[in-house]
Amino acid sequence: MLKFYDCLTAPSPRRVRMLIAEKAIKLQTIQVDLSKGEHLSDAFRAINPHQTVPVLELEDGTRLLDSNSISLYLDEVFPESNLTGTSPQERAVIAMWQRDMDLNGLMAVAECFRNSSKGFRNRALTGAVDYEQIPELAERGRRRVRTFFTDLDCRLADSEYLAGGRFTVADITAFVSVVPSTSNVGAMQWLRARVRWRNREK
Ligand SMILES: N[C@@H](CCC(=O)N[C@@H](CS)C(=O)NCC(=O)O)C(=O)O
Repeated sequence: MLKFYDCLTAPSPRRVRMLIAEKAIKLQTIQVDLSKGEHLSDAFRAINPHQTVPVLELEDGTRLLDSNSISLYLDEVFPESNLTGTSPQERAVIAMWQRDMDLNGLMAVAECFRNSSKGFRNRALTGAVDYEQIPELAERGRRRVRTFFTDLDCRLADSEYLAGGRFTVADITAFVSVVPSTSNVGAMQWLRARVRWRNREK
């Protein structure tokens, strides 16, 4: 059975959780409590040398260590409710939006949060090395997040979903970047949350 290493409070595994919920995939989930430092243990380092979640372990023991690669794999193996595109053009457009949401959404939020939150003192970056926080990066992150919200609002005013006419992995990445919560969320909940978020902005 597929094994999914998850953490209920973190945005990157949440991307995978949302995809799993959309596609109703059955797999084994193992919680890794980041707040207790379980990802920094020797046992978890043997699973993922980068010491991050999510991780997906396949039946032959291969481990996928990145949410994007996990999403591509699961979407291919469980094709029902496709989220990454079915034609060359659709796949390319979704990948473009996905990269945009990654770089300008999730990474901007992380830059701001990890460089300012007390809980991340000396943990400004993930991984084995402790990096100190840089207040200027927190400030730059804050500005980037504001730009991201403006750009996202603009796009969603023109288009029901980011990559066109249907819900995709790019919407999931946008969602985890703007909605800090821990539960599994499907498309309808994303829409409701989006409406709530847009109303708050007004
Ligand atoms: N490229 C990775 C990034 C994963 C990542 O940054 N995960 C965070 C949680 S959102 C983590 O494991 N953090 C561990 C830490 O803070 O040390 C992916 O998208 O899967």
